[in-house]
Amino acid sequence: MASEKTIDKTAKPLIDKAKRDEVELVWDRFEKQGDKCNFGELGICCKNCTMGPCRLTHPSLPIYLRVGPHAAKANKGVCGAGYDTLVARNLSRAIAAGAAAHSDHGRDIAHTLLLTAENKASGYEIKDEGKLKALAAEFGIETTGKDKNVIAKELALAVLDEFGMVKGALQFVERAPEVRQKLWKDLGIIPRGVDREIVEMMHRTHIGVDNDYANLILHGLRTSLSDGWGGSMIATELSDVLFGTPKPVTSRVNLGVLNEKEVNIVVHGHEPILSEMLAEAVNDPELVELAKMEGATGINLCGMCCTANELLMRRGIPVAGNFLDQELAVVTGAVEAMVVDVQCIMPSLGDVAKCYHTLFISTSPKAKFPSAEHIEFDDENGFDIAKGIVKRAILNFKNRNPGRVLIPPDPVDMMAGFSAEAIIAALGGSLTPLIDAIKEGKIRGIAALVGCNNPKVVQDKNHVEMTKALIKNDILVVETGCSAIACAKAGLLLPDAADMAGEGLKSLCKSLGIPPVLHMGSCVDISRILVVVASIADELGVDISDLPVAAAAPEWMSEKAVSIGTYAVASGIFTLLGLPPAIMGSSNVVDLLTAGAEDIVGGKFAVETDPIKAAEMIIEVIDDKRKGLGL
Ligand code: BF8
Repeated sequence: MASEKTIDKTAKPLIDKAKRDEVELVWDRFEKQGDKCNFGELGICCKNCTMGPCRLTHPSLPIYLRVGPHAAKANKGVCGAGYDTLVARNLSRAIAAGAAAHSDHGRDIAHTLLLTAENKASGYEIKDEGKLKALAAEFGIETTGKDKNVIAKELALAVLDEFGMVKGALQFVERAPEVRQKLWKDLGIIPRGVDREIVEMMHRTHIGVDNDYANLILHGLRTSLSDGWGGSMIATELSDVLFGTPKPVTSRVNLGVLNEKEVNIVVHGHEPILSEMLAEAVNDPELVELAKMEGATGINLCGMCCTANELLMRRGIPVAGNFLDQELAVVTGAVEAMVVDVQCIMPSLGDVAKCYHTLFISTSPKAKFPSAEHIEFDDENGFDIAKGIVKRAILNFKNRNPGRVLIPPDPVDMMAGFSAEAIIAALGGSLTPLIDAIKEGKIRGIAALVGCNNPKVVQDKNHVEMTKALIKNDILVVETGCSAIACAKAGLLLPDAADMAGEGLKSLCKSLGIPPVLHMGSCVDISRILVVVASIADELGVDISDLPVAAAAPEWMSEKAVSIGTYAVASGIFTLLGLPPAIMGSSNVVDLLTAGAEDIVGGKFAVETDPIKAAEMIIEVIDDKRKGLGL
């Protein structure tokens, strides 16, 4: 039943349509997996060398896996690694993979900035010169009397240095409160170079290297910090320089943003380098004319997942959906082209596209897919390639079968664009009114809800229920990624949603004309949240871990989410996971992450699958922090 899979009203009829059209969806494949591998779920399977794969016995395994001739009886791998080592190594590799994804994205943006500065990138320009200069100053680059392209080149080279850098600490670490920087230094977890931490993690988790679970996790914290205060922050800041720093915008969301009369192009993935050029290309008068000649009334570009968030935040381009909506967009039968770059793109899109007329176009040399047409994108010819892709989509309009089209009605209105700068502007120029509201108890604190969809959870349900429970209790919610899209679909990203909030939050939102749930961007833009909490901590003269602030990933699924959760904890933030990570096979690792970490870095993880109970846990943490501050 569709209603058991999603609360998205536009997803439901399309899940039913997929069934009629005999299209296999993510939920069907999830069911076909049957029972999950118990060793994998507990984190006690190791494939790091060919003496294995090794798997360990565990009291929580079903009996048939513990008794009998084929049962796992070992409590150590062939090399002698035990539960703690296996679990910590597996988790550490997930952190490294997530940090690598965000950071490689950041590197690509830095590279585009460099080419733009050298006039080698077609279609790109520096849109936020103020931010360029501010960042240059942070990196110690003299800006007086210099042309913006000269500054941009020096900045791009300095930022590219952060990846394999030798100076000992990432530049943006200095944005953290001094007391936090000192803590990281004392613990030996100041991130040095982005690539260095990730490479070192892969080294440490090779057979026969780091077998001390606590030492591994400590480096996991460091690796994740190289993401949050490194790769992700680089991606956000340089994207703002190139494409503009977001300001409040209004737009629409859900699968109903597809248009029956227009050429529909869905852009999906993460890096704005591709999507920004597509956004320019769809306004090209020749292409608009061509679309009309082909019988359409225009070209409709909309986004999916974090690419959607990038386009939404800066241009107000409509959002078709979040992670579990990607196949359903194609099932509408109205998408001429699904254009993708990197991350969170289901390879199944090739199979789904084959059932309709949709062109599934991959663009990144790093991400090719079965059954996709590959049109390689490069920033030196960005605009021309984007125009070529749009033209392919337009010429595909005639292949649409109107009899197979179903576009659900009623897209939902939304407000987004809340960068740190936009929040400060909305508050009248400083964070002081927000801090005063926290001090007065008008709002109890701030919760950051982030992360994915996961077919293990009814789509969007945890995000929406948790958010509603938090705002009702006067907690300002900031969101990114698929979490923000989930709540946008539920109508929570509108100023009127303040009516669902507690009296204090409601009055703050009404006076500022903002929603009680602020959309801060894509997943790399969680770095914006770090900047805001660091500024609040600085203004109050405390550490981030003292603030009435918490984070949650209610429906997480990706390795990127593991890295994000870890850097939030390492930054001193209580972080709630709506699904358990694969660590339950080691009680020592569980204890370290859910209890011991608090004594070390001031933040810790908790797991709660019920969204209402999860919200209650967050409220309790926020109230405790308030007490700690004497509020
Ligand atoms: O980086 S929230 S499903 S789209 S991983 Fe992916 Fe998760 Fe969505 Fe964005 Ni983030």
